[in-house]
Amino acid sequence: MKRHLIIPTYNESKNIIPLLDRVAVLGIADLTILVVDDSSPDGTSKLVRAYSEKHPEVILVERVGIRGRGTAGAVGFDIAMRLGAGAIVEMDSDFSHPPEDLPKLFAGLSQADVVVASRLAPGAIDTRPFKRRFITVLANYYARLFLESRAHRSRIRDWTTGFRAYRRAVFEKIPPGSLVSQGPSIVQEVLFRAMNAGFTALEIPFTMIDRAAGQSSFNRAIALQSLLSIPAYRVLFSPRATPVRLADLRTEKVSDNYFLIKG
Ligand SMILES: Nc1nc2c(ncn2[C@@H]2O[C@H](COP(=O)(O)OP(=O)(O)O)[C@@H](O)[C@H]2O)c(=O)[nH]1
Ligand SMILES: [Mg+2]
Repeated sequence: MKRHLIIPTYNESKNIIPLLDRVAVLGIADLTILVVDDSSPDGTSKLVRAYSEKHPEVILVERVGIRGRGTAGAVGFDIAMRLGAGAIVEMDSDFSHPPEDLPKLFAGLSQADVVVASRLAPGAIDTRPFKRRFITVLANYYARLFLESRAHRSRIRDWTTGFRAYRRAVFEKIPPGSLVSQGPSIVQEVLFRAMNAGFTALEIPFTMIDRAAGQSSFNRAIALQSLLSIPAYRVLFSPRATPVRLADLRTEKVSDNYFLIKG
């Protein structure tokens, strides 16, 4: 089965190559890695492009004139699906999601359609500063209030984690081009829509580490956008809502390991 790993990057020049090296030593069978970079001013995409020339399993998806963690994820899912992925994992590029947990996430797909690596399940450890941990707890309380329903008793504790695995079937039912999120709240959108579509989820604890180098993109505007989008998902994607129109992702395949997307 083809396995695809999606890593969105923005100004991750200090982290991305060491991360790719750490994934490589794991020796995961049939793995393709899609790095989705939004023309980071620090030259992340140049580094990844050079790396991909020596490592054919690494693909750079470079976006010009478009930014956002949400749409970057959607493009990653879309290309992974076109390349025939059977299993898709997404993870952050700042080492907060330990690559050594990847085999566990892929393996979890034998039990459920979605595997959520959780900071809030029993056994999980979160080493980030108190403020960020507090925001995560509050955000999850809020997300569950709006998005969890009796129809899908998922009982997932961590709705906001970006460390996830999905079976192909999830994106066959929820086409990546129909994802509407611009920012990090895409993870809540995908989970909510997957639960409403009847997919099963499994939560496994992991140890979340504070980013290794560089700066977080998280800010008040992103927090506000996430806050407002949660009730909107409930309205847009309730089981009875009409499906959303597919977006045109305008992907150009330049070579086997370079995709270019212009805004
Ligand atoms: N392509 C892309 N990736 C992004 C963007 N914003 C954040 N990321 C990536 O998404 C992941 C999570 O972002 P991060 O800044 O660590 O946010 P935090 O974990 O909430 O503090 C990291 O791998 C970032 O490089 C963006 O606008 N575009
Ligand atoms: Mg981070």
